[in-house]
Amino acid sequence: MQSFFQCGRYRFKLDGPEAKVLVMGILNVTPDSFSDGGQYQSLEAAVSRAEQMIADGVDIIDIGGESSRPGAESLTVQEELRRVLPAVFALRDCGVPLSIDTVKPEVMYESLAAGADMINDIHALRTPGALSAVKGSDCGLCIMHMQNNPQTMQQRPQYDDAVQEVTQFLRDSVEQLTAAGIARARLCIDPGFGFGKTLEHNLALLRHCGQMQRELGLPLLAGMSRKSMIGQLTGKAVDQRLGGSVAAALAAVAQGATIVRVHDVAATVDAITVWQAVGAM
Ligand code: 7PM
Repeated sequence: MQSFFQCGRYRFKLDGPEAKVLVMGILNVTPDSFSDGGQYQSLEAAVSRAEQMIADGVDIIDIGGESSRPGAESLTVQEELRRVLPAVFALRDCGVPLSIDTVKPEVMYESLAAGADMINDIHALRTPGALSAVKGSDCGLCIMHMQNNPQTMQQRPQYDDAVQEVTQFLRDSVEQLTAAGIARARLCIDPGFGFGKTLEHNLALLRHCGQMQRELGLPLLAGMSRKSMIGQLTGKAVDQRLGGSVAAALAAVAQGATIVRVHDVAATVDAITVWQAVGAM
């Protein structure tokens, strides 16, 4: 395992007494369809949401301007920048690193110039121009597996062996990125729960995410918060998935996952705190 994860201005220890599980809080900066207060009001809402997450113990804030929802329409670069950049400027000195959830090289480059510390790219930097957009910085990078694309991925997910194939994809991606001159310490890996996976695939990946992390020697990020796998297991609607989501995050932590990406920071931080006090690692 790497000894630290480099995340722009921040560096997280991955071993020794200072090592801790990192909670990444999801901050959506999509316009609020219930308010007509325009851009300023949605920026204010995003900032107070971020302040709450910080009070709740968040370690990284993941800012997303575009929904990766299956079948969702994609935004123009200009519109995505218009949503993301004001939040980066407003939060850049909030004390925790800012991650940007984007697939667009222009959004990566502009966000980093504005003060972001990490790029979370569900396309694993495969978009032409993505690599050069992040190369000149020290930002953290999340490399996620996805089968097909957000429009088609849930139509017919198929693997001979999901754990093997996802691990191989991540291994190849890491190798390509390091060969292109990206420092290993900047990388974390993500099996991409729900991105071209059935419930069975997701559960197999969750069961083996500790093994994946050990095999690749890089911190693993697990994002299952409120996803349909939680709905499939509990029968609950998306706004009733807190308990299921906390349990999923804890299952990943029990496997050894380094980062969990969640909507509900306070509940997740508490669960991890109690879990670790018991010493049940
Ligand atoms: C609708 C469906 C809206 C799904 C949003 C989503 C991940 C991510 C997302 C993940 C990493 C969500 C997803 N999921 N980035 N971005 N890992 N690294 O539930 O699992 O947040 S978007």
